[in-house]
Amino acid sequence: MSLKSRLAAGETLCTAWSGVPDALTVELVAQQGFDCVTLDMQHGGHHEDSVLRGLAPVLAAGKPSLVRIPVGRFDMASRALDFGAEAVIAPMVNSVEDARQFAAAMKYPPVGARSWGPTYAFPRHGQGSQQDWLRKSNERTLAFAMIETRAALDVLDGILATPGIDGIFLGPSDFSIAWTKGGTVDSTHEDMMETIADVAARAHAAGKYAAIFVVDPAVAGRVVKMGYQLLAMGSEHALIALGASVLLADVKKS
Ligand code: 3PY
Ligand code: MG
Repeated sequence: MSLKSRLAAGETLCTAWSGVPDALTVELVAQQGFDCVTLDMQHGGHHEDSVLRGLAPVLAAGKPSLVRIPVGRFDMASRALDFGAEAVIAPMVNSVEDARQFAAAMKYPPVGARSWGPTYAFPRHGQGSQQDWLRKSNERTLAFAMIETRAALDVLDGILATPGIDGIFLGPSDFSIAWTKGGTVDSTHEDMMETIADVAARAHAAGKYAAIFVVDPAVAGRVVKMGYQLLAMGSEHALIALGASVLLADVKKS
């Protein structure tokens, strides 16, 4: 089932977050219990070649794949889709114009201006005719605009109303820096939680999906109750650190 149909059915999904630009590592991450896998080109090490190669093991694991592009690199959104990603996350979408440019790269006309050429995506997903692909792509692929600054919050309704934007993705670390005017980075900063809940409520009211990065798994239940349906977590760094600490604690206990 596609990411879109699972979200539309009301499921809550957890995506792994890969930053190691290596298809064998992505393969291992994709084999864990996550519902889908995100390859991160913004702060993670992924680049065009590692995304092209790294999407193959995610598809082989039968899971949807997402790509976070670098700031303002909307051209990479089209490429990620052409490589076979189902969704793209654009960081720091701070204006309606950013949202419009992102949507233009994500959607074929008449919604956007995406250029034809799903060179890898079409055979990798391998269904139907080219006409089908053209007809269904705009519906099937998801554009998530990251909300992580005060500027974004100020124009949230405009971003949500932009045709071709399917959802928002809240970046709580950057959001906390913005919220405290550079005072702290704290993804669970209590003062901003009501606003984070309001962002999800406004996304739902506009008929859009709400996604969020979860640094601290203890807040997962709380953000799900707010209406966040796609939760990102589990970078290789976090998974290795957690696995090592659990393993060593067990060894020391024995
Ligand atoms: C943030 O919390 O700022 C993010 O971008 C999450 O990846
Ligand atoms: Mg961020």
